[in-house]
Amino acid sequence: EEKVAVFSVSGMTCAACAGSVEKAVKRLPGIHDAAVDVLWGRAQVVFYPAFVSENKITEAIEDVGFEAKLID
Ligand code: 9UX
Repeated sequence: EEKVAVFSVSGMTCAACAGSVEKAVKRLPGIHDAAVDVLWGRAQVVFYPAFVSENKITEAIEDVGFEAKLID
């Protein structure tokens, strides 16, 4: 079963930032889709909880240099 999570992502200042966040999330196993909005500082991720967790997604975003917080 898919799950949807929204993260606030701070530190993204350009479209390439959003691209690197999106790529980092999509590299994880169990990700169905990821959409990053640089203007709103949000990342919406559709994922399979059997394979990946909100914490893993948060870590992947932070590993590429941004601060992420699960908001929804
Ligand atoms: Mo360009 Mo966004 O270096 O950090 S990717 S501003």
